Amino acid sequence: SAAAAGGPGTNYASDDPFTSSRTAWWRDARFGMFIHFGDYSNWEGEYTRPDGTVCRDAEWIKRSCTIPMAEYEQKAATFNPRNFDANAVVAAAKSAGQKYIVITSKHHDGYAMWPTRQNAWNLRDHSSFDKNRDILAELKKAADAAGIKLGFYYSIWDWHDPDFVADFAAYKQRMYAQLKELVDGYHPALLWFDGEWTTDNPTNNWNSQDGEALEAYLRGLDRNLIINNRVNKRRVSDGDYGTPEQEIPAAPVDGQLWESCMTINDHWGFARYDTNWKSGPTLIRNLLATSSRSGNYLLNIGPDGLGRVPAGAAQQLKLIGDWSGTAGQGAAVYRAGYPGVVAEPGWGTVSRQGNDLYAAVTQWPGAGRPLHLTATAPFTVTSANVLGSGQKVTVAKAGDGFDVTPSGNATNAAATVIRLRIAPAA
Ligand code: JFZ
Repeated sequence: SAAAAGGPGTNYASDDPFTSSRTAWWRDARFGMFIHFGDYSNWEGEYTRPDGTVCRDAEWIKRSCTIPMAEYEQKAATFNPRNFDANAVVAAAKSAGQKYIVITSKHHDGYAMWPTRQNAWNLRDHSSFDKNRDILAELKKAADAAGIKLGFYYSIWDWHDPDFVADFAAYKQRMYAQLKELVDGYHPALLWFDGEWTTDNPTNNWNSQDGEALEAYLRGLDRNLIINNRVNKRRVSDGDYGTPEQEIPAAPVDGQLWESCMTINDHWGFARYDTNWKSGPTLIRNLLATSSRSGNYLLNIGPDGLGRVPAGAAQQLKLIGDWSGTAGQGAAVYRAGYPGVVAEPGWGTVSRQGNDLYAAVTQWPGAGRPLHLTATAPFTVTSANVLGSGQKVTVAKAGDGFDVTPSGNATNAAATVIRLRIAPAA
């Protein structure tokens, strides 16, 4: 049976996600693309009620705007994301320097974005889309070709399947079957669960036995899977990593790998009136803050009803990749983490790779003005240089640490990176 692989208390990963080769790609990656895309995208963020008033929301529109299920289903029947172009999506991720993609295979509304055999509430059987296309397969192929890992978001909570409330055991059986279809059919590198937190029906509350059994089942299907903590109760021990949402923790999280997911505008799913794109510099700084605290940044985009990546989102994504692809500045992000030997300064962030510290300066002090680093462990600095600049940088012991003084201008307005080669004290 599904749960036979382990009982409560089993260490399902059977290896330490902090050091396992299984999670190595994810720990190095630091930056991924989240994609919220479903039949809800077809509403484009707006529902006009029978009385003519307008209600706005994105992937939650069914619930927020209390759209009757029959009407919601009718709209899904018109869903035709004919312009979805997996190669364009992967190219956008690549342009940003994103190393993995996590796309909604099924959000809370229960609509499957692949031709599931468990019900007809899916993109092949309930849409106006080309019956020969399978966007998850297309994305898998494009991602593989580009060396980008693909993962699936899957909502445990389901608004469409009546058994979520009426017969939870029957619902769970279909859920297991859907997940088996996904794992066996598309070989995702990662599963990103959500909706375990619902109190939609208290008697059906997702409990820790449910979470442990599901995690064991999935690891039995593919031992290399990376699974987020929302598979269970989000304890430090659940899944492989924690999932702070719309915020970047102020420091590394004790005993837990983590990934901060964030919208690039103000919605997860597409909303045609939402053009509040976070700027390139803001996103670059968020990415630096994340890596300097040993986390990953999962930045979301919401394709429109036709499946197109919004141009405004693509523009900001490219600015991030342009920055990280210049003068080796990406070394401050990829494979980099918490420095351990210095406190986070007020003028930027500091990340570390081996014996290289990457001081990413967001407030450039000006030529001849020092940047102070407070040391939290003894070390010496053997060399310092500004990436992308030949300027001289002096480093002098000062007070509780070092003064690092550049002699010239910043090389980048968002973040200029100073590399400090260090020798930890013996
Ligand atoms: C969930 C979804 O409801 C939402 O649509 C989106 O997919 C997002 C990534 O995840 O939203 C949440 C989940 C958890 C919390 C808040 C919103 N939480 O723990 O505070």
